[in-house]
Amino acid sequence: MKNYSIAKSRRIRSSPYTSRIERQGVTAYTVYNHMLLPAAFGSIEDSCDHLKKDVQVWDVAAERQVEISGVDAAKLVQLMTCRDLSKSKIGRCYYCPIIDDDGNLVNDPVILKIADDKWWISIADSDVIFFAKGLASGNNFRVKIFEPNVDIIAIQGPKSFSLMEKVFGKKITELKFFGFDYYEFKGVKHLIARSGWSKQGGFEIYVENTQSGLDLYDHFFEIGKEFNLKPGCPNLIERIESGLLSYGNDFDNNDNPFECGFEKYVNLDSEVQFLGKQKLKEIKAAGIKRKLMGIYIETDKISLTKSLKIKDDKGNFIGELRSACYSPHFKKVIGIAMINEPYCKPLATGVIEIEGNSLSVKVCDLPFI
Ligand code: THG
Repeated sequence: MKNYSIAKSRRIRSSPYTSRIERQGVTAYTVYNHMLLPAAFGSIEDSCDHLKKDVQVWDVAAERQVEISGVDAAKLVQLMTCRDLSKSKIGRCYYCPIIDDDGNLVNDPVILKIADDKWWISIADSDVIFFAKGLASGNNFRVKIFEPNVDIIAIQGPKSFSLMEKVFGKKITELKFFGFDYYEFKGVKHLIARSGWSKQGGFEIYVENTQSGLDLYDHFFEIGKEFNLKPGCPNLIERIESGLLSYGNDFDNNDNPFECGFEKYVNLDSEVQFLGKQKLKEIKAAGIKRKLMGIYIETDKISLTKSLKIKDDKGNFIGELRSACYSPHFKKVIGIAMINEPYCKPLATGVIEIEGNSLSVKVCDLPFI
């Protein structure tokens, strides 16, 4: 059957950790922000179990930073997101939808306030840097915008706290969710946040000093045995069960934040100005006609390469499946789907055709767990 690989080149960037994860047995990559992002180390079912029990180190350097600094930095960052950042604090991370003029989504980054005039936008898979540069230029903002040399390693799983304590000391365990601070490893300071793309707990190390990051990576595996540390990566099963959304998969620039369940990050009542604000007010007033929902499918195998149509029992289109996996926990396929009114509510049912078989679909709320 299939026998090919991704042709490597400068355009598909590797990370400082690529040679290490290849020695450690990475078996699949995806491309994210024009960079290799590991997608599997063998069975994703086994990795999901391990992530829920122990601890993993992930090369998530593909979560690139857009650094915005200068006197108008805060103004530009606020212009890009519908989340009110007027009361934001240095040392905190904010999950922020980035919105365009039409009120549609451009990205869903984590934004770090490093200083009043210095921000990192930790982006999902779209070219936010050009959007930022266009806005800065059009508004004559005095800012510097570039992609700094930052490569994140994530430490995820319930034993991440013990592993991190062993390396950085007791005070790292006092870091609050979505807070960040600076911690030393062998004389080098690293920005570390309590965050990460799993719901199993953990940290993200924003490595600027590449050599120290590589030493740290190796150090984790030297001392990690007692925590059953393994290499890992964002896990398709865990993230779908947890309802962690993926830009480009579950939603894209044709969807608005209300359709994607982001209403708690949409602040339309404050004074702050951002792109698409009027549009979002109109969309909210009119009410949405579809919504991202969970679905269960009565089958035990799926591999999506594009969205699949979901129909009602008369064959009318009612939505599309955008991500899916077999969940060992539910013992069936679960997925994230954009479902039309009036089917976008728990217990609604539908039908999906997969490889010639008509399978029944049941709608549920997100997250699954
Ligand atoms: N970490 C960092 N950068 C990232 C990601 C990350 N960039 C790309 C991608 N992931 C962005 N998408 C998300 C999606 C969800 C979350 C973080 C980034 C997330 N959500 C929490 C939740 O849903 O429970 C908390 C959000 C909140 O309420 O503040 O963590 O993973 N650096």
